Amino acid sequence: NTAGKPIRCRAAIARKPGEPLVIEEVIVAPPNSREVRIKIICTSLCQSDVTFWKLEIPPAIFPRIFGHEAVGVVESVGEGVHEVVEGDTVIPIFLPDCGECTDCLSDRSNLCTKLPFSVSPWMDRDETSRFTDIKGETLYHFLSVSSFSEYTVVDIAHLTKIDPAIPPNRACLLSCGVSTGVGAAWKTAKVEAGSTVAIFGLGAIGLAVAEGARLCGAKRIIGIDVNQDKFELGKKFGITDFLNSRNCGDKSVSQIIIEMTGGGSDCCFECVGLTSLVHEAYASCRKGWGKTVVMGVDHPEAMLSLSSFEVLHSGKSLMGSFFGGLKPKTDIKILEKRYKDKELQLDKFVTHEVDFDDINKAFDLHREGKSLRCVIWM
Ligand code: CXF
Ligand code: ZN
Repeated sequence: NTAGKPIRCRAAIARKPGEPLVIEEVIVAPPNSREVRIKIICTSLCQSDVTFWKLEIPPAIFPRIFGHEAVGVVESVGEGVHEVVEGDTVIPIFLPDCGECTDCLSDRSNLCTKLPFSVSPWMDRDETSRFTDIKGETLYHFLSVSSFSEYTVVDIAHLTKIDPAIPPNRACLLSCGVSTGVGAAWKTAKVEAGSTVAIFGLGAIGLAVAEGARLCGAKRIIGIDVNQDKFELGKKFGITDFLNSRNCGDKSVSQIIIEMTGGGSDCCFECVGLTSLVHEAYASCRKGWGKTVVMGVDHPEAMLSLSSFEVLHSGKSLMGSFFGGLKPKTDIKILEKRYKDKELQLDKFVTHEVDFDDINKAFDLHREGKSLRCVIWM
């Protein structure tokens, strides 16, 4: 029985920005109050891991254990944890859900006030780390999860129980990217049956938005990308129409979408992280009721610029969607059920699977643009 004792196990450590991860022995301290130590079963690589692994300027901090999309089993619980017990299967979620603050108690928000989201290198409640290397040096956490380790400690506000019968290489997808995209269509935009949707950028998030729009009964799902190969791929995710933004001649993407749809798309999603594309998406949605959802992040200084007359006169909405507007403790269970009912399709997102020892292959595949989700088995 390991409860209450430090655990020595293997973790993939990022020692320097952009350099291959190194698998080393680490010491994982027991969970403090309201924390849970979990044994990771599998994890998958998400764009945000890569973004922060490459980052050389603050808030970059090293050595760090990345990884935040995962599924695991509870090894032991800290004081005051009544929600899960040893042996439960759980998925960690970077977004906290304390269950007590005004926002967590409201079904209109997923932005916890008690443990506000930040890209902190520490545990949420006491700003310390549970990881050290064998020399005793502190290793930093990432997004309150740090799943590139055989064991990790996660605050109970970041854990959701899941049915252990769901294959782990599917369950882990519900932890971040796929849920984010599906949620943006379902919870943020509330895509209506029969409607038209335009998705700017067909990476994993854009394709997950397509999956969500398909589940909502969208009639037309227009994918926009610079890579023509994304059309064939997109068809598997319900993309009905494709627009290559490099082949628009002297027209803008929005002009073409307005022509294609007879006045604009009901909902537009920006899934790249370019302000220029947010402008194009906003221009592509229908006056009167169109919604544009911002999902990508541009560099921190990048500003949007919209004419106040247009905003006033168009009646369009511009919305942000963090974790797809999903409430971790309630909505993930609904997605889980839709997967079990064979409505939500997760299989098609898993393009690669590797052993933990080959974790750097997941980064290579991501760089080569070859993978949607690469599952890493511990
Ligand atoms: C991200 C969203 C942008 C900030 C870091 C976390 N979510 C998950 O990958
Ligand atoms: Zn993520």
